[in-house]
Amino acid sequence: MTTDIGALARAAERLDTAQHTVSPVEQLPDGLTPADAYAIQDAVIARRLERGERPAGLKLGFTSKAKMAQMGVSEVIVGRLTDAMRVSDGGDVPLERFIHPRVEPEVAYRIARDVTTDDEELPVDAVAPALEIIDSRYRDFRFSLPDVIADNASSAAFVVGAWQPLGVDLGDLAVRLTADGATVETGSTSAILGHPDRALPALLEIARRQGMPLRAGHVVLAGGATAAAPFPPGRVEVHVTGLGSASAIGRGR
Ligand code: 0L1
Ligand code: MG
Repeated sequence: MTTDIGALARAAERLDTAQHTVSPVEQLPDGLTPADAYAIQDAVIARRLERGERPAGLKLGFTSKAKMAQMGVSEVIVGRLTDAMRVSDGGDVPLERFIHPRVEPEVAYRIARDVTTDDEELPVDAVAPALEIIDSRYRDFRFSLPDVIADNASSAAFVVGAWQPLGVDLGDLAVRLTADGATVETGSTSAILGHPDRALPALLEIARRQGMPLRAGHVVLAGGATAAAPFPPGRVEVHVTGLGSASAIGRGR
């Protein structure tokens, strides 16, 4: 791990400023380890919490083989969600708040109670269709694995549809992403690590290693079921067969 704490703090400040001034930045210097990158992510989130945001959950990234291959990485990563990132189902997404927003159709789980070090599994009590809006703070959406971890796994916003009780087998449900009613992407929940339920132990392992708390009611985004698509103005909707749908309206731009 890099011992230059000042360099990590400066990287966090650069990424945080890029996010709230909506201005892309260059990639971080070479040589950062994943541990360095999570330390930068911690500092980015600490700055957001100091401004009054509250933790709302965690997201898993790079959960599909296609996405790993596309980005040249071979491991899943975790990012933090805050209440400021949450968009209500059917709500507005002001596109001018993002540099180059993309949207992914996802599945969300709800954490049933505060997670403790004794938990061997994540306690979840509901599932829902979800949209994740990602927005790399790096110019042209280009980054290395440490870059994207430091940038909070490109987390920008999320929408959760109506919670459903557990019991539906999420292993292979058809997923469709539409923009103003036209199909943009199709896929299956099986693209998420073979089965979205596999996101839960993967996430617990990283969350525990990195000391990321999970509380009752927090949201876990399991990962994209298709490639990410540019977020256009207008209504974007995810439809998951047997689970329901969730939508948001892109405003501006
Ligand atoms: O949620 C995701 O799978 C995205 C992780 C970060 C990589 C990206 O920005 O595409
Ligand atoms: Mg995602």
